[in-house]
Amino acid sequence: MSSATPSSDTAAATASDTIACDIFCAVIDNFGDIGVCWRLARQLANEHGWQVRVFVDDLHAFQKLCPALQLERARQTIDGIVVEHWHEPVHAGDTLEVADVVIEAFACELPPVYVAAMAQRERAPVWFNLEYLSAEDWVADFHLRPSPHPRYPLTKTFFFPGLGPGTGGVLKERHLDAARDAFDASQPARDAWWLNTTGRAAPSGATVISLFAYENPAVDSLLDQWRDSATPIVLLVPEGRISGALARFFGLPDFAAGAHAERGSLSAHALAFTEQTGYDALLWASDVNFVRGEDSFVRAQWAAKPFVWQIYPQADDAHLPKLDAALAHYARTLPADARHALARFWHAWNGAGQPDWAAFQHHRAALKNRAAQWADELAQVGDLAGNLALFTKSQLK
Ligand code: TRH
Repeated sequence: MSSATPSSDTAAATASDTIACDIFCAVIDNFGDIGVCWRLARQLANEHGWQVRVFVDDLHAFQKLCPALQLERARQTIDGIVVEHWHEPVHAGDTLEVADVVIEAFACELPPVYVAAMAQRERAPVWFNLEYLSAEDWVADFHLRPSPHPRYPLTKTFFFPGLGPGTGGVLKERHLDAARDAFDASQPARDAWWLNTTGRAAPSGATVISLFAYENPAVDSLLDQWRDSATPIVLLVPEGRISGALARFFGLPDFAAGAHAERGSLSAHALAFTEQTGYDALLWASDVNFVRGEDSFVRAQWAAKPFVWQIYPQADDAHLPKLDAALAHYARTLPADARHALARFWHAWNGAGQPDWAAFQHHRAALKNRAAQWADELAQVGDLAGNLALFTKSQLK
């Protein structure tokens, strides 16, 4: 690691081969921005041995998925990663060190003082703008395109996550499949999970559904359908934006963590929001997963279970082509009737029409097969952190 303003500490570090990386994250809303950055930071540190520092402007959002974080601290180290509370736009760390690799997440603007220091650095850092995930075809054309800075001798590279070949891929930890397989293979692990998470034993003979969603007008009809289902449904709902709809459905004042309610065939548990590493087990424990945004959407794909995606809504329905682009990949090899049922359900869950649970259920076996096959296909694109580390190495040679 080297520095624009070398101190004895940084001079010592210069001798080391360890790659230093700064990730800048501005939280727009919810948890996806910091969710992706934190997952990437942990992977770069744990799997690639990088020395990572995360600048984040909203510690409250971060603390929800990383409870070890202390809100009042300007700088702290968690799991070997330095976390700086970033006060936009000028603050860039107590001592202005510039890393070997600088990741600007989702076009958040770097502090001008930091960019100036990047330009002063003896060797220009490898600078990425990490974009939002999109499954659209154009992404492969723009992935890794360089963009020279208008004033400084610096080049920013656009790094595009994606679901197809030629893109940056999506994040996947090396141990993830083994952890999922171990959970699936261990009845005691699953029993312990159910007891810890819901206070009850694992249900038998029920369809288990996890529901992580924004407010959604389609949920009322779906809850009615689940209540009237011929077979039992167990619903697991992390506390959040959809909780109000559950409370209304069950006639409760709220549906906060620990709540449990039943109507007809539907039995629902409200869950506490877990630490990020704990979220995967919820997906593994469920038969069908409702996910949203970006990071949970990716995790559902690695869980290899049928899932329904509520995409993050954008102005002028700009998100709808992205939804269809994801469907085009995910549903590609499904038989036509299952493909259409899935597309109709995803569209209904994103504002177009009413969801038809019976039709979705009817194709569950095909959807399950495809989910497993798709997880293998997606893995061929390579893991985002690995792809980013590989490109970095080629630049640092
Ligand atoms: O929270 P999200 O909706 O995030 C977003 C943001 O709105 C962001 O601004 C937008 O740009 C992006 O979506 C597309 O959904 P996401 O991306 O799934 O992030 C949720 C994170 O929370 C994810 O890392 C998983 C984690 N999580 C937990 O750690 N514990 C939990 O109990 C749950 C339910 C989720």
